[in-house]
Amino acid sequence: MALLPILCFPDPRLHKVAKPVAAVDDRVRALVADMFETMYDAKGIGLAATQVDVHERVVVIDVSEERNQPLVLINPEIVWASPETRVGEEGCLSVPGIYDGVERSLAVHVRAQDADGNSRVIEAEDLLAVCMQHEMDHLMGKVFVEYLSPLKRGRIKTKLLKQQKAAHA
Ligand code: GNR
Ligand code: NI
Repeated sequence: MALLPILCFPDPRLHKVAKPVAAVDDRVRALVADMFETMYDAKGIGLAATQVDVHERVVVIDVSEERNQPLVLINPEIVWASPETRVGEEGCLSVPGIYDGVERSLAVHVRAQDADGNSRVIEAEDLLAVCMQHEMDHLMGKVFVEYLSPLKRGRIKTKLLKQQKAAHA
């Protein structure tokens, strides 16, 4: 097990498109274990492989208060999204300290493989549905700040670049 470094916006590697996982084997299960360790340590509710510079379609999620309901999504695909949407406050481990509203479907049905390679459809609503959409955006190289205005995004970029330079000094 290992803690993995999390890429921070505006790192260009956050915009790479993840490739499907060909086989759910021990290599993938080790990645999943490291991603859970990294997500729980960072107090996040989800983590996409893209955020740890692995460009494969792997996501881990736990939206439970008790932090005891781990969910593994390998090769996830949204098979249905509710036409009804809601604007909710989002944050991202790759955009630390920034929170803003994003419009998402209220509910989604996601087909994905689990850590054993078994495929199933998960019906999600509310926070879990938001988190799944947020994580699947990461796999497509999309970060939530891209839904904000260019002005806001520019300000966020400047702020985070300053912080990153200060952290290196
Ligand atoms: O920890 C996280 N919280 C969160 C809150 C609202 C909407 C989405 C999220 S996901 C985020 C973790 C993360 O960055 N996953 O990619
Ligand atoms: Ni995120």
